[in-house]
Amino acid sequence: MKRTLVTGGAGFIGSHLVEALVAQGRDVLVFDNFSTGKRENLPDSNRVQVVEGDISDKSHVERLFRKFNFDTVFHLAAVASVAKSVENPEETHRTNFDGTLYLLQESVKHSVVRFIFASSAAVYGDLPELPKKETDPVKPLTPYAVDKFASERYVVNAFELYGLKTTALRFFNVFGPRQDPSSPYSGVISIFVDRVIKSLKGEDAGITIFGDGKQTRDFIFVKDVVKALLLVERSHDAVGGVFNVGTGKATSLLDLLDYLAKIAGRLPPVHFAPPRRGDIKHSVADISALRGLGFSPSFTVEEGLRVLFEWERENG
Ligand code: NAD
Ligand code: UD2
Repeated sequence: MKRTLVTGGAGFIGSHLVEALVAQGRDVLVFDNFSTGKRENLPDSNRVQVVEGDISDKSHVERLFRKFNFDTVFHLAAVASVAKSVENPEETHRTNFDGTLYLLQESVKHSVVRFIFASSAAVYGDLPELPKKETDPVKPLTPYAVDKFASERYVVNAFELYGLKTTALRFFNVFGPRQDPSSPYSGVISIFVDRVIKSLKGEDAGITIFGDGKQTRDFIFVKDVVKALLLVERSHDAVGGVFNVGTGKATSLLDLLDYLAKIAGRLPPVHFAPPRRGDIKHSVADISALRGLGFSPSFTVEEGLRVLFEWERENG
């Protein structure tokens, strides 16, 4: 029996992908060390099997591929926090780089059909050209970004070198249910929505904006990231390529607050603080390459925020 492997499947983005795969009637194997992922993120389905393990444990990865037969590998497991990668480059390198290499090697050896890798817009660094195109120069500034870029090269080159049908996707700022708001370096939307809900519940919560709030990002709703992952899996034209995954639209933090005020009825107190060191003023994706494969986002930022807000109110 063929299964679809989702590394990091218990995490924020991975768990949404697993849900979508199960809805397609596929049998999914989640390989996750539960460092940030949670079992309760996963759907309760007999189509989902979970193996707890670490992608940087080479012999465990080898055993996994010997035991199971995979059609597609969606490789999402990573230390996804840039701050953690700066604090602990060696440990994150083992997951974010070595782990990718082991998975690639085993996928070649066992003739996996498709291999799709979650890279990041962080590879572009602070270069000023906008919107970001896949052909632009890169400037990875942190251990996280360096490992993502190096992994990306190994991933796409594995097609030329070994015939493994690979694709790397550079996710921009993903948001949605199950994103953890608990660290100051969590995604800004997860933090803002958490504070809005807390204040509606009468808790003492405020929003901090670092800078003037006019900085922009390309925020993409997690369901649209899943849509891109599944589209790319089916696309011959995506093989051996690198694609941005965003909406192509820039949204400022002040826009986010306007949307949230409309959705929630009111906002908690908003404080302005100096910009964070190294913060990028603007980031937006050129998604013409992904559009060329047939992609268009289904959710505007405001629509995604509405879904997230309702979800958090019920489950948060
Ligand atoms: P997440 O932390 O929720 O998910 C990562 C998952 O990987 C977790 O379930 C974690 O337990 C697992 N994991 C970590 N180290 C592991 C290891 N050594 N072995 C096995 N499992 C391990 O983060 P996310 O936001 O869902 O990110 C998913 C992927 O998307 C990551 O590769 C991340 O770098 C990438 N990405 C995310 C964003 C974003 O905005 N969230 C942006 C760009 C790229
Ligand atoms: C993303 C990554 C970051 C790094 C960076 C590289 C996430 C969560 N962060 O940062 O790790 O890869 O890209 O470019 O994926 N902000 C506030 N108040 C808050 C929190 C954030 O004003 O409480 C600001 C923050 O200073 C920034 C903007 O919101 O200007 C977006 O912050 P972010 O951390 O969500 O995303 P980003 O793109 O800065």
